[in-house]
Amino acid sequence: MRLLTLFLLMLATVAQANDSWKHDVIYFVMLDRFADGNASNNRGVDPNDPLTFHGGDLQGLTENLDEIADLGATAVWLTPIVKQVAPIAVDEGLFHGHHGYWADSFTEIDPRFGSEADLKYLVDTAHSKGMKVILDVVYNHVGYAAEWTRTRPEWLRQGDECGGDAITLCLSGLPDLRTEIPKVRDYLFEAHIGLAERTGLDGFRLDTVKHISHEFWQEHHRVARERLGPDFLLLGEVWDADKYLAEPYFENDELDAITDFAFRDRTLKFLSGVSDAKRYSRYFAKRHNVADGKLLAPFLSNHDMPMLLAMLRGNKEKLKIAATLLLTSEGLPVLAWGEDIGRKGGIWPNNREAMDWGDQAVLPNARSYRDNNLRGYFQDLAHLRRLFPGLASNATEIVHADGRTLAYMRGSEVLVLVNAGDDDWTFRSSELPEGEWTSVYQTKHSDGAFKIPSVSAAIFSRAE
Ligand SMILES: [Ca+2]
Ligand SMILES: [Ca+2]
Repeated sequence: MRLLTLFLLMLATVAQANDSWKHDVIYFVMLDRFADGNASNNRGVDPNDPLTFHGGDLQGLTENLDEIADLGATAVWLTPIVKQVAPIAVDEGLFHGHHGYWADSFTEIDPRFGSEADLKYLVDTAHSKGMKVILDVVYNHVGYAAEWTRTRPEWLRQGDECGGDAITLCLSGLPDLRTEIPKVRDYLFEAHIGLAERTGLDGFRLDTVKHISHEFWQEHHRVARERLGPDFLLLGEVWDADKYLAEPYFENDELDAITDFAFRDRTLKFLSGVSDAKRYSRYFAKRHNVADGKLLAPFLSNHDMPMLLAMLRGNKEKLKIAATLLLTSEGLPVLAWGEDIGRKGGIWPNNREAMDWGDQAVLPNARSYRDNNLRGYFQDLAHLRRLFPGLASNATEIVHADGRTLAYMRGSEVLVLVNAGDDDWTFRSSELPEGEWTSVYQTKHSDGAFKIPSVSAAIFSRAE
C-alpha cells in the first residue's frame, strides 16, 4: 500500500527525568475556582464577581480529586498558593489575587487557600490515588505593593528601575524580582524548592519563564534535580511557545516540558477554517520533534485566554474534534478545569469562571454549564490514551490530508480520522497499511470504507 504522506519519526529515546511523565494527562485547576472544602477560610467571597475570591481551596481540591481521576487525568496542576497582596483598583472594580500570581510573601500560604499541612495532605491523597501534583510557582515578580516593596526594595525593580527588555521589564507593572542577585535567587529557591521537598510535590509549573535569564533557569534545574530528584517535572510557561521557541530551554536543560501555545493556535485555525487539513497535518506530524526526553505540553485553553469553546462559538462538536487531536498527540496534554464539561467563558475575566458541579454544593456558581455527555467524550479519549501507548508515542504518520479531512496513524496501532467539514466523508481503507482495523470509537466501517459524518472524529485500532 502506498501512503499519501509519510512522516515516521522514531526518535531514539534516552532514559530521562520525564520518561516518567510522557503518559500523563494534566488537569489544570485555578484553585479558587474549583471546589470550596472549607467555608471558614472564605473572606470577601462573591460568586457573582469575577475579580474576587470564590472560595476554592486545597481542602476542596483534595476532597474532589475523584472528579479529575474519573476523567482520566493523572496529574493536577494548581495555581500558586502563596500569600497574596491586597486587591488593586481596576476599571471593573477591586481585583483580588484570587489567581495566586500576586505574591506578598513566598514563605506563607494564603489562608484562603489553606495551609502547608493541607498541601501535604493533597499530595498524599493524590499519590494514594496514583495521581501527581504540580504546583504553579512564580520566580519573576511579586504582587503590586507587596511587603518587599517597603522592606526589601533592593531585591526589586520598580518604577524608573524597570527595564525595557524581557528580563528586566516590570510585567503588567508588577515589581520585578532581581533574580540576577545570588541572594535573591537562593531565597526564592529555598522558598519554592523547600516547600516541594517538605510536601512531596511532583513538579512545578513555572510562570513567566521568558522574563528570567537562561542562567537562572539552568541553576534552578540543577538545584531542583539535586534536591527533588530526577522525576520532578519542571514545566515552563514560555508564552507563545512552539517547538522552536522551546529549543534553548531544552538544549540547555533548563526545563523538562513547555506549554505548547502553538497547538491551540494551529488547532483553532484548522477547526475554524483558517487553515486546511494539509497545512495542519504538516504542523501536526512534526510538532513533537523536540530534544530527546523533553516534552511539549499541548492544551486547548488556559486561564489567560478565552476558552477554546468560546472561540469555536460554542460548537461542541468542534470541541470534540479538538479534544481528539489533543488526546491523540504526543506530549503532556493539559485540560483546563471545566473544559470537559463545556466551560466556555470568553475574554477576561469571564474566562476564569468557577467549576460547575451541577447539583452538588461544592462551590457556589453564578453560571450553569455542566454537560456530562461532553465529559464522557473526554473521558473516553483519556481512557484510549491509556489503552494505546502509541497515542503518546513520537510516531505520527499522516495517511490522508485534504480539504477539511485528515487521517493519521499514531504508533503502528491506532488510526484517527477527522472530518472538520460540513459534508460526510467516506475514507477508503485502501489508503491504509494492511491489517484488520477495528472501530474503537465513534463509528463503524464496512467493506473497506470508513464513514465519518460531518464535524466528527473517529478512532480505529489495528490487530497485528
Ligand atoms: Ca474556602
Ligand atoms: Ca524579570
